[in-house]
Amino acid sequence: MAFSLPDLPYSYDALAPYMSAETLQVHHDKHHQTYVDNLNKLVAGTRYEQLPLDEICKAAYTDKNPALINNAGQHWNHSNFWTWMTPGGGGRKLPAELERLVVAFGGFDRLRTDFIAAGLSQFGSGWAWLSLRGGKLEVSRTSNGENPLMLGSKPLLGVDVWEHSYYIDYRNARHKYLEAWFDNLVKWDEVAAKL
Ligand code: MN3
Repeated sequence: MAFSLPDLPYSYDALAPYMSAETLQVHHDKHHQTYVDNLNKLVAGTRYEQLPLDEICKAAYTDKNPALINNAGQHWNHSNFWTWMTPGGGGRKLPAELERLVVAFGGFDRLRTDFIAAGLSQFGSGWAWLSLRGGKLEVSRTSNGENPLMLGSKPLLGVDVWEHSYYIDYRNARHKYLEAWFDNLVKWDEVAAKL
């Protein structure tokens, strides 16, 4: 079965002023659609075709298939990225199970600092992540379309630091985008639901 572009779980203007309708229209309708189209072409008639998306991501990485890593990865990453944001998101109130893990990690401020630093220090295109590895939280970054599934951990939250995710709204100020995103858009219930 071919993959398809998921609808956004909110209207295009729902995340303003932190992420504009123009950004969401280009990012979702154009960039994400292109990854879906490329992925469908790459898997057509191959052994990957019958696998769920998570398994394609892992197999692409094991098989060192760069085109599939990036396009399967980007379909997975963006499909989740839309659900990790919500109007009126952010804040420090976390679901209990997640709160316990954050305390063990070193607290909310440590998490915020490390997550934003991961996004800032990713040179060029990529993602910053919060994942679960061995029962503990882990902050990391990946290049291009790679994600923590490929590296053996369970992604709980990711932020897109490709320029197409922030250039319209923040120009080159990636740090402003990351701070605004973390403080105002993160849907912590969805992060906890990934545990
Ligand atoms: Mn993107």
